Amino acid sequence: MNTEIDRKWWKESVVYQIYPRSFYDSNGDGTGDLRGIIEKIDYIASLGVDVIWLNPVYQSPNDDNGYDISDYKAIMDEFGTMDDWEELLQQVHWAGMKLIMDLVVNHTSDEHDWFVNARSSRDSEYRDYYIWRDGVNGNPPNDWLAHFSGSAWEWDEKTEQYFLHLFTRRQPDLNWENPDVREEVYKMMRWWLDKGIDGFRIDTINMFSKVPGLPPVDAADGKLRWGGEYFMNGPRIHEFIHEMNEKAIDGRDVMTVGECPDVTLDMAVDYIGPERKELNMLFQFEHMGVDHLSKDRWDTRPLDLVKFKDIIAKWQKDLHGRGWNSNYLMNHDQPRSVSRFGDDGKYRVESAKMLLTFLMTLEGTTYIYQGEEIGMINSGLEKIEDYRDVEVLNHYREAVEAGEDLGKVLEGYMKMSRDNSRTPMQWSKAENAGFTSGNPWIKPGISWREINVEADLASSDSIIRYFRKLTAMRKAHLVLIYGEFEHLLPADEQLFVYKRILDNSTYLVLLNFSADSRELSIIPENSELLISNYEGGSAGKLRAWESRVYKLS
Ligand code: TEU
Ligand code: CA
Repeated sequence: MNTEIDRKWWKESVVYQIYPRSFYDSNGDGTGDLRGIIEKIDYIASLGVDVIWLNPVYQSPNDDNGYDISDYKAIMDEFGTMDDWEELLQQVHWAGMKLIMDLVVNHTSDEHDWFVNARSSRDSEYRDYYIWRDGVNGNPPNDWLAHFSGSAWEWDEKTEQYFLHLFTRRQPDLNWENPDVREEVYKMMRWWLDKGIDGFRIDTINMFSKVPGLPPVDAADGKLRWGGEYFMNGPRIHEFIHEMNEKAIDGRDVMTVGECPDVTLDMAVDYIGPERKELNMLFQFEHMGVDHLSKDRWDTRPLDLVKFKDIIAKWQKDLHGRGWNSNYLMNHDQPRSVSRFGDDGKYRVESAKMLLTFLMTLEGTTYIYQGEEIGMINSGLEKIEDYRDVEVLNHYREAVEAGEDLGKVLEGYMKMSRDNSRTPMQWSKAENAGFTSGNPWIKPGISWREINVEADLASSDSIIRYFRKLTAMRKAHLVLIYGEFEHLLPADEQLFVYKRILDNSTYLVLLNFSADSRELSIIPENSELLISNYEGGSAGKLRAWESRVYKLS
């Protein structure tokens, strides 16, 4: 290989995201747990993945399913003990994989000792760990909306001030302007890193720095408004992240990926440029917004594939040599990728394989969410009683109060809610999808009898076996990891076609994002077909949801 490439293990890794609550329940209490993951280590390793990203497992009252942490150095009771966690880490490493933890430090739980102390008195030594302000004429300090409905401010009766919470009222924002807060975070990070973890996924990392004065969006009419311009990518964010890197990460062979809603490509390089010493990677959300009319999660429109392709191509081409992409189509906050970007009906298997081929042939680290390897689809929860996500439950309460068409609202949840990815991992057609012998904390998705690991492995067109081929192929052909991206047929409304080029190696990727087959003149005759989601070629025609990867030279 002539081109100088800066090889790193985290660049070449396929990351498998585990939502512990829904992965596997080892003790029959209806909630997934760490021992459940330990029991499935061989399965996970068999996929050919390299890193496990564990959603939060710290002590939490679970107002937001663990993203409200009350003790950063203790394991959530229902997930097990610290001994269980130590064993999990050891098993993951013995299986030749790495483990990254989910770091949630934009906010804590309101049950964290710091907050309990801070809210006890205005003179508390922890008061300034959080963001307190006086009201204005009996109203909150400004008009910012929270992420999960309502004002971003909560009145505290005892000390007669408001505190800021960008998420639920039980997730008070930490005050990152306070150096004591930052030192507490870095010390905790080092504590986990010294235990041997291999890095962090860092939650809402571009929200730590707020614009001084916390300005209102529009003080005139008192209506709540999205204040992202005042708390996203704020004035000191790079200073904070650089300091975090210096005091907790630098000198360790670990990976960091920061979740950055609303980050643009131009901003991205400032977070992940190698010379910046901030983050290795980030999750951008631009491609997650293509099927939306607004920032409102429920406000959807059909996917515009050309727009989707443009965004992917832009991040592929413009980050090349300047930063490193994180490639994903879903996670615990998104609906199931096959239902959203593929076909969860007739061509479920073909489209699941095509989408996995897409993710595994891009420049950047690949992130796969539990169940994507078996083509799980949206959960089909039809009744509000079946939902658990605080985002849904808060929104529903507001919808009822506003007299909205609740049937339409439920349709929105079925299509886009986060619970679509949080119903139990589907292991078999046994009761509750083989996830638990008890009563599951959330119902399994409606597809569990047909779509599960056991059925997939018994099938002649197994998605798992196809995915294993993809992980092996990616490792065997570094062009697919480090090669330049060349976008072909950009205006085509059903095909996504691109080349990957490194030195004198050129690979061609053909993806049909539709059920319509297409004659294609650029399909090469005498090149090496590395993988296809159909048995047997079809000469110059791409069939429904067909994907092919050719080695041209
Ligand atoms: O999500 C942050 C976030 O802003 C987006 O994921 C999105 O806005 C959210 O899913 C609501 O639509 C992170 C975690 O991934 C999420 O699970 C937590 O609820 C949130 O932070 C608060 O910690
Ligand atoms: Ca359990």
